[in-house]
Amino acid sequence: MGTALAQSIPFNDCKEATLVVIGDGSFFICLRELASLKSSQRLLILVINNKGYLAIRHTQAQFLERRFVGTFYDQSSQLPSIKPVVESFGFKYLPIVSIADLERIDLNDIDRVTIAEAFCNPEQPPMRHTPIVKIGSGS
Ligand SMILES: Cc1ncc(C[n+]2csc(CCOP(=O)(O)OP(=O)(O)O)c2C)c(N)n1
Repeated sequence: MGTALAQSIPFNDCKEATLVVIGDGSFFICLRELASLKSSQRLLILVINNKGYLAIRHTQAQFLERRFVGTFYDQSSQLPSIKPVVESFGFKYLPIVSIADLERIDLNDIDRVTIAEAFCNPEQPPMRHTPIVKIGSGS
């Protein structure tokens, strides 16, 4: 979780732009790695903002009867805003609020570290759903 930022370091002088995709919870857990990317050039980091930890919310919904602990996006577990953090590191910030915004990005135009924040549905259902079979239910 969060290793995508550290794994981007070797791509600091690639001729072609590198696309890195990371969740917002993961982004904040490894935030200090942004300092290691200062000398990187053609890097587009796409942060999926679904108000954090969606995979864990799904687990808690499916297996823990929706008892959300440390993952629900109320005041207590809210993540900080990404834009000021990105700008404080001197990187370019791009908000993505629609598919059209995403399609407008041309990797050929990425000439320095750019962090795009894609605002996504915090209730997005999992793409694949494994049916829950209760042990001893007889079915
Ligand atoms: C170091 C580490 N800690 C905990 C986990 C367990 N884990 C798997 S996914 C996840 C949540 C990731 O949240 P986020 O980056 O916001 O991505 P999302 O689930 O919203 O797509 C966690 C805590 C992990 N994979 N690695």
